[in-house]
Amino acid sequence: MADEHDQDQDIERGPGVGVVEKTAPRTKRPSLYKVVLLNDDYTPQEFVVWLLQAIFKKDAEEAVRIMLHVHNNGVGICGVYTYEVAETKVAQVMELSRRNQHPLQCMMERE
Ligand code: TYC
Repeated sequence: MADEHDQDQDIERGPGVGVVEKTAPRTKRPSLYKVVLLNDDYTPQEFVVWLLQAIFKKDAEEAVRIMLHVHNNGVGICGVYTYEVAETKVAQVMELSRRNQHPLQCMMERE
């Protein structure tokens, strides 16, 4: 925004002379983190599907797809979030697994 001083300067310089004002952006995009689920031989498939719906807000079809991907590949992505959200989701998975006595493991990885 030109203030009165800038306008005075423009008048003194005449037409065709402008002042380029560019401020550096002050915000940085936050780093993102993948929340990944690890396969194991003991956690029931239905529990993993339920957890993907409850914590990661997946619909039933997507939850089954992710669970089977982890089951077949050993690891899979549940979602990508900012640090605090990813941290909370990992803690929720670990706590629910522990309370249900399943060995399910979940971790976060910087994107
Ligand atoms: N492999 C488990 C079973 O066959 C199912 C499972 C899927 C476990 C995904 C963990 O992250 C997991 N019961």
